[in-house]
Amino acid sequence: MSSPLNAPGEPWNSADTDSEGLRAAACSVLLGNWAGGSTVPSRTLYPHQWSWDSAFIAIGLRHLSPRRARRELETLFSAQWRSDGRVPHIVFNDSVPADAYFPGPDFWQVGVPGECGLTGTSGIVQPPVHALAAWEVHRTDPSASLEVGFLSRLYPRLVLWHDYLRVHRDLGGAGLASIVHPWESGWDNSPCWDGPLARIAPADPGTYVRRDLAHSDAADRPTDDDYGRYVRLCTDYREADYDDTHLEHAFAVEDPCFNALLIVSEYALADIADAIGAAPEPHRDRAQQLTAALVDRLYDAEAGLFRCRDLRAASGEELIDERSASGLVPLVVPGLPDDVVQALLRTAAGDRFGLGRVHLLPSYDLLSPAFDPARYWRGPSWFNIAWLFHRGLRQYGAEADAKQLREGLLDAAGRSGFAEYVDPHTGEGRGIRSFSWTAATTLDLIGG
Ligand code: 2M8
Repeated sequence: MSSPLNAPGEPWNSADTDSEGLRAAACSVLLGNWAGGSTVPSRTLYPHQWSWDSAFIAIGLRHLSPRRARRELETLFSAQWRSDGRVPHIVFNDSVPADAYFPGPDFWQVGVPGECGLTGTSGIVQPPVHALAAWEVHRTDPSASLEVGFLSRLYPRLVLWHDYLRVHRDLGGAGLASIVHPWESGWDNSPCWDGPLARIAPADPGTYVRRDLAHSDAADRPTDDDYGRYVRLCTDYREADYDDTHLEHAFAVEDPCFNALLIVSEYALADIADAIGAAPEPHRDRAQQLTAALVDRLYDAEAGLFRCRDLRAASGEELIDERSASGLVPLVVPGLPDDVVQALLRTAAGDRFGLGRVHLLPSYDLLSPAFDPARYWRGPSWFNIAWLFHRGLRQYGAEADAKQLREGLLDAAGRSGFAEYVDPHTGEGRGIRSFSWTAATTLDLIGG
């Protein structure tokens, strides 16, 4: 296959966004990042398997090879913890040198079942997009999927995964899942975490070596202090044997994007159950309960978006006073009250997020002093988030906005050489290039 990958900054003719060239370029990124049983987000910066990346990757990969897309998810679930059902945020590949990524397997000290041929995993999780991905992958080629028993093999594992979140992560006691580390949100460096993180003492910088700065500009990455706090939280969790029952997590937050994806995945579990002759109702009931809890606990009508709830605030618990696009992602949840939908659409189109007037959807409030167009998750636009918001826009009939966002995503992906993220004001690519979920969401929006 030819590879018409644009060099970063080289213009892509936006009239060509549906062209075979863009499709071929996206395929070539995914083929180049395929590591044998799964896809790395990036050959340089992220050389292992990441949990929510793999879900987005499978959604794109299904258009290229449904078989590989099934394999992507099955590889991830082969590393699911038998002890409690958690799906780890990284599955380490033993052919990658130990010092290629920090924190690596030696840091986490988690083994995996011997027969799956993987070296180890991390001990934290990422947003549960997997049931949605499994359902979308199945729908691409249902007969082959049924023939190889893809859904019947994955369904019980997906149920255990959601059970882990329900049983071990309902730290607020109201039904929502909590994250216990900023990395669990996927929005690692969001200004939403500045307050909760300020209470954490950074780990001694002499005890570890950052590897991320070898592959990217320090101005795009978290500061050393924040990195030290990430390491401290991981170390405390590891020292407690990753036991959520006995550890009083110093960082505990209910995040709207994480919970919105749990709800969408719970609906997908209902569809999967239906397809394999299991009972869908418990999943639909749970999705509806979670939706009610999401609106009740996290929706801020005055701000017109969802906020994160800090469970360890000085007052006991409180909504974090920051406006992040993670509070707009719940548009992807079916059955939201109409006033909430209208408010989310107004907020997205307003000056704080500028939908339609900036590139994709900025990850953070454009008007806040904390906004940074380059530093990751503090303002840049991300392709997976735009893909989710596009789905939400379509679901609620905002077709014109959806069309514009889709065209913007395809254009930015092609122009930037499938950058990790882009500056919302200029559209300039940031972070690394040939990034897998950028290629995967491109492929999905082209339509395969
Ligand atoms: C980034 O997170 C990792 C830690 O998990 C890192 O910074 O090293 C985030 O963008 C996260 O959302 C993403 O899943 C991961 C791999 O692409 O990179």
